[in-house]
Amino acid sequence: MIDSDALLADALELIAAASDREALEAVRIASVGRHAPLPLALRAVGELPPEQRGEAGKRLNEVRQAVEARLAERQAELESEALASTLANDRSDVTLPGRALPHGGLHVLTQTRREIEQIFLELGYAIAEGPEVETEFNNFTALNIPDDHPAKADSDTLWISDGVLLRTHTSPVQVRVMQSQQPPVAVICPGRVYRRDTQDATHSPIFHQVEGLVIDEGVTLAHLKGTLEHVTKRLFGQERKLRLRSGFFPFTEPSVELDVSWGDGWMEVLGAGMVDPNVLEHVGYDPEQVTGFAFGMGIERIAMLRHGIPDIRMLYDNDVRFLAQFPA
Ligand code: 2NL
Repeated sequence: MIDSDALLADALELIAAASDREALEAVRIASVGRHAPLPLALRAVGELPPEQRGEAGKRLNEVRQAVEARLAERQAELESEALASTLANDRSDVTLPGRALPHGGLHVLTQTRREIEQIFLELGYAIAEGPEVETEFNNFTALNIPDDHPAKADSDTLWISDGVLLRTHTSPVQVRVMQSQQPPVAVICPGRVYRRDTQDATHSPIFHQVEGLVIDEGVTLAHLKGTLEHVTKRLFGQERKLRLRSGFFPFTEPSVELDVSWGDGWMEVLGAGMVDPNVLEHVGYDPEQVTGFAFGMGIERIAMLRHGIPDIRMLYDNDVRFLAQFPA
């Protein structure tokens, strides 16, 4: 005799005790799986005396349907409990403020170069660029720098081959401009330049310059002085005082050094002068027809003065703690 009531009671008890979906699956296997008592009993019905088979089979099928219905119900209950728990514990608060990602910016040298460029663009200058590998003619000869000049010596210049070098200033760009167009000329030439220097707090073998050049009929030292006064006050503040001292460059005559007031003293910020007639002749201009002024400044030096940066190497280390002090 098969006790179908006991099979039903056992299965319902196990289902009620299953507290999660994994446990319920184990109960399913233990109660209606291939080797569970109920299917085994159903398969054993065929061995009962014929008069008992109908009643026993009907009863066992009812039990199996009842167990499967209860399993499905319990499964639905457990799934909705699991969903409710996820909603309660894992919810996202979409009203929280967002978190900003850290972001980069323009390097302080780039900022400084762009500010210098902007000042000259407002004055009507064009920006010219040229190659960093230059000829000895464009870098030295055209600029009236004699063969025995100390700047040409192996100790100052990085030579690529005979007559070819890494430019030591951006003046060769201005030489190219003059060779390719007639006056009037008003250009600035920003760019990277190379010197065979040992690094220290104020020297780097690679640094950046902005040079400028104006050529026309009747250009005088007064135009140079007015231009430098305007540019320097834009860069360092309208309250600054300027001082022009006489200086020397092979490519300008007369040559001047420009100082800007700095507390009780003075800081040298750039060099300039009237373009030497020999330079004008080298590029095919007639020094009887046109005159011009030129100037050159180191971008690193301007940035260091403006921001109180004590060592040029800080500009190349790319330490984020330094860079972040110049948000752009
Ligand atoms: C300095 C001084 C200077 C120039 C650069 C120049 C260019 C041509 C002709 C004449 Cl094509 N002059 N450039 C003139 C005077 C000074 O630079 O201390 N630079 C860092």
